[in-house]
Order: sequence, then C-alpha cells, then structure tokens
Amino acid sequence: MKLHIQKSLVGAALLTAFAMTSGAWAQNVKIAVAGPMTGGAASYGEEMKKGAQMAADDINAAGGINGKKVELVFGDDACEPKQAVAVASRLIEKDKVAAVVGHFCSSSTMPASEVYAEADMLMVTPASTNPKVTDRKLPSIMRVCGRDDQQGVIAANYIVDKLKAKRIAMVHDKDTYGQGIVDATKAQLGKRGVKEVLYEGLTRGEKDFNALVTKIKSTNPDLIYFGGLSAEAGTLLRQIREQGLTTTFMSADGAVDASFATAAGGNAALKGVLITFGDDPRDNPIGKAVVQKFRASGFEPAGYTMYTYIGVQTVAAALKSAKSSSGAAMAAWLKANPVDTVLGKKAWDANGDLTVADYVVYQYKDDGTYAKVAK
Ligand code: ABU
Repeated sequence: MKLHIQKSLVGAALLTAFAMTSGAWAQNVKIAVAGPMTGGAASYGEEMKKGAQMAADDINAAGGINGKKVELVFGDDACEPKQAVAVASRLIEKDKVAAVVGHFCSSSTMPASEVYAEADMLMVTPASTNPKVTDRKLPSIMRVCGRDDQQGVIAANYIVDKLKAKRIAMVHDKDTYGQGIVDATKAQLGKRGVKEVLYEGLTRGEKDFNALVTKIKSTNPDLIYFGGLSAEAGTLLRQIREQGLTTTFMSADGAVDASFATAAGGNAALKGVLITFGDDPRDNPIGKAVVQKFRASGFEPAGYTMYTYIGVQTVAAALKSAKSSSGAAMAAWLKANPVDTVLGKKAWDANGDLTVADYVVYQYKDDGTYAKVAK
C-alpha cells in the first residue's frame, strides 16, 4: 500500500513536470518585469509588480495574447546598473522572455537596454525618463513615460513665471536620472535668465545631509530644487526643516512615492512641496475601473503603478499584432500603430518616445496627497 502511494506521488510529480515543460505552461507568453524589487527603491518595484500583475490578470481574463496566457517573470536589479545587466542576461537566456517591461532607474535601464538591443528584445520602460534612454536610438527600446528634457522645462517655467524665484539651490543624487533632471531644469532656467546659486551632489543611500544643508542655508535660497529618488528627497527635506529653513522645496517624478513622506517625517512634512509628474494617471477616466480595482484590493495605485500597467498593455499589443518575435519589428509596429491603454491612446515617435508629453506641477497637501497647480 505504502509503495503504491509513493509510486502515485512520483507519477503525479512527473506529470506536473511534463505539463510545465510541454503543456499549458509552455503555451504561456512570458513578459519580464524588471526593476528595484529590493533595496532603497523597492517601493517603486512594488508599484511595478502590482501594476504589471493587474494588467496581466486583466489581459488573461480577456483571453490572453492570441489565446496564450501572459506569465510574468520578475527581475530584481535593486536599481544597480551591474545587477541590471545580469538580470537582463538572465531574462533573455534562462527565462526566455518574449519582451521586457522595465527597468525603473534610468541608470539601470541604460546598460540593460544595450543587452536587450543586442538580443533584439523589445524593452518598454514605464519610468526611466532620462533622454538618453531613447536618444541612443536602439531599435527595440521604448518608453511609456515622458522625458526629463520635457519635465525640466515645465519645472523651470513654473519657477520663473509663477514663483518668481531667483535664488535657486540645486541638489542632485549624482545618478543618471537625478543629475539629468537637475541639468534639464538648470538649462531651461538659464534660457529664462536665472543662474542657480548652488549646484551640489549628494550620495544615494546616505542618511546625513546636514553639512550640505548648512551650505544650502548659507546661499540664502528662495527655492531648493532636488533631483533624485524619494528616500533622499525625504531625508534632505527633513534635515532642511530641522535646520529651520522654510524655503520652498521642489522635486520631480522620482519623488512621487509613499516613501517620500516616510523619509521626510510624515505626510505633514510634505505640505507645500512642489513636484512635476505626468498628469495623474489615477484621474484618467478611462482607467477608472482599474484604479477602483486597486483601491478595492487595498493598494493605492500611486507613482508608476499605472504606467507599468500600460507598459504591459503596450508589449502585449505588440506581441499580439506585430507578427514577428523580433524586438525591433515589434517596436516598429508600435511606432506605426497607436495602442489603446487604460491611460488613453498612446503613440510613439521614431525614437520610441511618446508623441504627447503631459507633465504637470503638483503641490503636496498635509495629508500626503497632492493637487495640480499648473499644467
Ligand atoms: N523617472 C524617475 C525615476 C526613474 C528614473 O528615471 O531613474
């Protein structure tokens, strides 16, 4: 009897293994989702996971891609360029994914995209806004977010036209995105006749910026502009306020994340802070049902959640219709065929950038939410 049960268990295990390699599992279309699933930027990775999973579930509920189910494969780059390259190689060679949604940090996306382009793999980033991501014109590399040379213009014009600020202290995190967005804003400020009073870098992951804050204070700024991610944005803001500076603080899309408030010392600490970000995806009427589904599940689809959702929709549309497994051919198809997403119809130019940029200036309230103050 015991031997019979053991044989049955072995048989069932073999059947399962067979099914996984040649049955239903082999029929799946694997889409990778790569980003910082661990480390200091893990909250963005969580947004990516949630956004991608909801999109995959919705696509599968509607019949999948040409009758095949979408199977997500997650890759953790921890927002580290070397790890991103290793993850890209693994997704291509071991996991044999059909396309990639990712990465998050521009500094990871840039080197990983070289690997994808070499393998002729479609990669669509939901969040990497540095211009060089697409300006290198790699044929299979695209994005569903805006660019920092668009975002920086909106920020600088708001600083000049609405705030009438003249003494701008600019701080970045020495990373591709953080320094890039500061440089883009600085370039537009220069065009508008404003020269910054301070331009300094801090180091990501550090927790004590008090010496830098003292230096900022000595320049008597009327605006502090920070380029980087939410952990450093929040820590810097907290230490600025602890040193008694009430100066307006402004940042960009890298700070639009719940961990900004956590690092700053709570929601109230963000009151009055300005940020630029794409038109709030949660307010788009087309995506209302998806936003409600997230909220019903207890997850607020903030930051890049909805962008990741449309990243999966975008690669799914290409996988369904491009009639080729070539990443360059799928990207060419996307550039010629706008895609209906839960954030509206999206179209791309020859670079792989969206044809319409929708950056907006927001101001935080004391409850952690923010409201539009300028388009
Ligand atoms: N765009 C905000 C953060 C991601 C990045 O571009 O590095």
